[in-house]
Amino acid sequence: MTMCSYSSMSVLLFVLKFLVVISSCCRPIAFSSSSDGNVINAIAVLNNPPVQGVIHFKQQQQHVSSNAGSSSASVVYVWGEITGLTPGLHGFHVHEYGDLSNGCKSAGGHYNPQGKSHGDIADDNRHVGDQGNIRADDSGVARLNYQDYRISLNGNNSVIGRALIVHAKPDDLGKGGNRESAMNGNSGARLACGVIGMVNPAHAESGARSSAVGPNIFNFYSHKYTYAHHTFIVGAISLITTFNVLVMHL
Ligand SMILES: [Cu+2]
Ligand SMILES: [Zn+2]
Repeated sequence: MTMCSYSSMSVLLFVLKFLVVISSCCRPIAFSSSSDGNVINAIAVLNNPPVQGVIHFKQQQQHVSSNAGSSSASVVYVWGEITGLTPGLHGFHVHEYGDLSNGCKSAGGHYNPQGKSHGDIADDNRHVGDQGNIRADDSGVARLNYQDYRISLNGNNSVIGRALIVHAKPDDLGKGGNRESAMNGNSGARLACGVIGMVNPAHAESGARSSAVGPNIFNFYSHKYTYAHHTFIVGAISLITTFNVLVMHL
């Protein structure tokens, strides 16, 4: 092989490598594809300055194995950030209606399709809408990152089209010993609310990726597309390297 054809080959290989690197950094990662079978994504935007926030919901089927066999349960991951709060605890619930025609007031009471008493998110006896308290730091920022097996984004207990509300005061989680406590946890004024709606898939990716507090589980589920993509990149680099070595020995 002449020097000329060898240098042409090197240029060609360089261009190929460059294309592979470009494709690896610019190709979007399929982080939260709503077309992926059982996955449903939802979002609520709270906007009542100074209280503002964006909360993400993602429902997935989780497979559970035990001696009795395997079954699947759906879990909803909730993450996001609310700013402009006073530091400390704030009651946080899904209310029955997504009707904000009279501000947060027209959202009705806590979403309670099972006719239970008010409680904490971890209690068995709780409203489906009960999400416990969120805690704002000294800067008034609450970062959320939890999962709930009771709310759903479809079928029974669906919170789609209902209102997510953050309150002025801490939720006593039904342990306040009065009538209001069993109804709403004495959480006080409704500071900000937003309707929980279906996510625009184009926004779901950037929203999920920019979230600083995305659940770890997403790393596992984010997911076959990413894995296939990485396999492709690694395979391509290996091929080019092998080709390079062959050319060098010609
Ligand atoms: Cu509430
Ligand atoms: Zn409640």
